[in-house]
Amino acid sequence: MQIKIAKDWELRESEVTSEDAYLSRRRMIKALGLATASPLVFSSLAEGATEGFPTKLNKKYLPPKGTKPTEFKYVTGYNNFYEFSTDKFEPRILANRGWKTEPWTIEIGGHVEKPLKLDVNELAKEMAPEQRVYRFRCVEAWSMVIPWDGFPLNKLIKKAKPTSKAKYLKFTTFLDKKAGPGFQKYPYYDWPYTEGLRMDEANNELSFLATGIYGRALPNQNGAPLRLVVPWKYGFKCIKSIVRIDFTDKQPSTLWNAAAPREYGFYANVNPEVAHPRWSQARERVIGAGAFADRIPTLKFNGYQKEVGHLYEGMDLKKNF
Ligand SMILES: Nc1nc2c(c(=O)[nH]1)N[C@H]1C(S)=C(S)[C@@H](COP(=O)(O)O)O[C@H]1N2
Ligand SMILES: [Mo]
Repeated sequence: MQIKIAKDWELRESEVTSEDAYLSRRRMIKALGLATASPLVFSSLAEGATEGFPTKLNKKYLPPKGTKPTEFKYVTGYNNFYEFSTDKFEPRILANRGWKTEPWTIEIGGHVEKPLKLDVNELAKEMAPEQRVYRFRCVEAWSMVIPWDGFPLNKLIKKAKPTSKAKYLKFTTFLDKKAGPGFQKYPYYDWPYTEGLRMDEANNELSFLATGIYGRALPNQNGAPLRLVVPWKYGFKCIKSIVRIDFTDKQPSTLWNAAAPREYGFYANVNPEVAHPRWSQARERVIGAGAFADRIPTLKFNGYQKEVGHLYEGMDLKKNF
């Protein structure tokens, strides 16, 4: 008899998401008249994701050479979302127990011509989401390749009209103690979750605001309804379920940088040469590749050196990790 011992990164079969969780949002998208009939290249790979979401694959951002997209069940079943749990499998369950991510408003303030309050569905409609496949590298030395749907952050920055004082962006996640058990379970974190980018990083073509995965609405556990994706940085920069964006003149404090500044830098650019104080960053475990698969080498800037290397010229990447 073969006994299969599930490793922590293997998805338990019982935890595969039911279709139901997605239905209401999908219906809404259809009601908005956004759904298209044309099948998406990276929706056919998603288990159960037969219905298209309103995006078209941007061919400039295909799966990087030698990679293939991580299966939908792993992307949406193995998560970091500490507002719900520090366990990798629990966010999928706990973030779908009545937490409402629709309707959702996002506020934009700080150094802008005029503060804005936007409905996320309206915003997504206006921004005409596209699909891009990016590498994703967590600081914990695991990785995925994810087909995101969404729009470039620089499109929203244009709409926000920052003033010349704006040098950084500060992002803030929702804070609702009733919705997320993590707020009370882990009181030592400086909630709400916050993150930040320098203005030129935010305006880089790669910086992306995701509204979906695999052509489907962003599942709650992945940071519905709107989350940041900065593929050349460690995953913790990719803040989920954003409720505020502020343009600031100073480098903003961020949850992880405040919690452990020696371990989680503000820049947090993926760099195989700079070890985390507690582990090497030279290699990474590919989620979904199997328990016995070799770790693959980690690439500088997660493989996006050409797109973003120039942003850090003259900076000591070992210090500004
Ligand atoms: N609000 C919030 N955003 C967050 C986190 C979190 O705990 N809370 N975890 C971060 C970390 S460490 C990672 S690796 C990614 C995980 O995203 P995923 O679950 O969609 O793969 O989200 C990031 N964004
Ligand atoms: Mo992470």
